[in-house]
Amino acid sequence: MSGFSPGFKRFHRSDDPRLPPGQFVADGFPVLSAGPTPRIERDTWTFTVTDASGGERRWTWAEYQALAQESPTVDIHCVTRWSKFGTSWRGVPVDAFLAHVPNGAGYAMVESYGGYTTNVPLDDLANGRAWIVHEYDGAPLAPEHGGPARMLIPHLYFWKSAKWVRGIRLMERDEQGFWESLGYHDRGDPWREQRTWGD
Ligand SMILES: Nc1nc2c(c(=O)[nH]1)N[C@H]1C(S)=C(S)[C@@H](COP(=O)(O)O)O[C@H]1N2
Ligand SMILES: [Mo]
Repeated sequence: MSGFSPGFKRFHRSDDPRLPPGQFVADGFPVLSAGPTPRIERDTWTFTVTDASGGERRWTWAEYQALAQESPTVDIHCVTRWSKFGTSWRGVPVDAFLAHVPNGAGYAMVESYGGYTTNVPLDDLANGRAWIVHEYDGAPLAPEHGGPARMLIPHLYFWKSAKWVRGIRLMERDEQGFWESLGYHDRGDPWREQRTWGD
């Protein structure tokens, strides 16, 4: 992917079974952003779920903080071939938001402040496998890593984990997000090496 931010770290080979095919282990925590880092204040941040018929449900920062929090520790895998084991986060499972909207839609567009988008099958956002997170490694999420809050979908390539997340739009039919329209895979399962169209 083009447009890396500075801070890209070295990575090395490993035969660790946690490493998906074609990946390397990163030293440190690389920053990958396709554009500038938007600055969003917590007191103006909102998270909106739009259902397939256009109905909206919105959470303020305070309402989001009041939801039941989890602390997932997970491995993450970037399609540019770095992986990082055992990253620890704190946030709210996406299921907690989806519980308030009518179901039936099969797909979702995850939308960010700054305009980034990425499409994800709804099944991958639900079932306790995705979170809206606001802490990394015990501290508030840094702006360059998506603070105040980002999506975390560790079982898919990390471009699906939209930084500076502002909402989810449910869709009856799949549409492509930013990288997907430029040739990256619709689903992005790192264990199947679903990197680009046709993988
Ligand atoms: N809004 C937004 N989210 C984004 C991106 C981006 O450019 N903009 N890059 C994606 C990519 S390609 C990766 S690998 C991860 C990088 O997250 P990090 O910078 O915290 O390592 O964020 C993903 N989420
Ligand atoms: Mo990435």
